Amino acid sequence: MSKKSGIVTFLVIILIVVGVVFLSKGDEERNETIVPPTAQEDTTGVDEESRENLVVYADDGFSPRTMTVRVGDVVTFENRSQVSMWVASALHPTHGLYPVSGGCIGSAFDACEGIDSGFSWSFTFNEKGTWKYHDHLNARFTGTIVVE
Ligand SMILES: [Cu+2]
Repeated sequence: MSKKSGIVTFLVIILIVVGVVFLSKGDEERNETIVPPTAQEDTTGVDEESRENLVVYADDGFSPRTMTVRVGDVVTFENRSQVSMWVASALHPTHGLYPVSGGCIGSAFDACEGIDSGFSWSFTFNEKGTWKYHDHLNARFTGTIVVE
């Protein structure tokens, strides 16, 4: 009798030990699978953010004079001068260098109106190339956008 109860007690202890080992392993696996996906979501969110490309127009013209961007980037021209600015593709006055039609004179790369002091105008560059531009209201001020 005492031998049988000893075997039963031994089996119960083994079952408890095996059960505890299985439960703790399950917890570890759950923790491992939860952490990595949230870390991956964070990095893809950063990669998809669009870049800000700012050209400032002041009383001495555009700055930076030359800016390099990627295809599909938006460039914002901000007027911090005392007068209106009219950003437009070279060549003045026909504005036909940029190879996409539209706009109002010779290409889509054209603000088509004077942008008042304190305001800005943005254009999306979908064509690779070196695109010269100027202030149509004061054509001696020029700049270049290089699209790679
Ligand atoms: Cu012009």
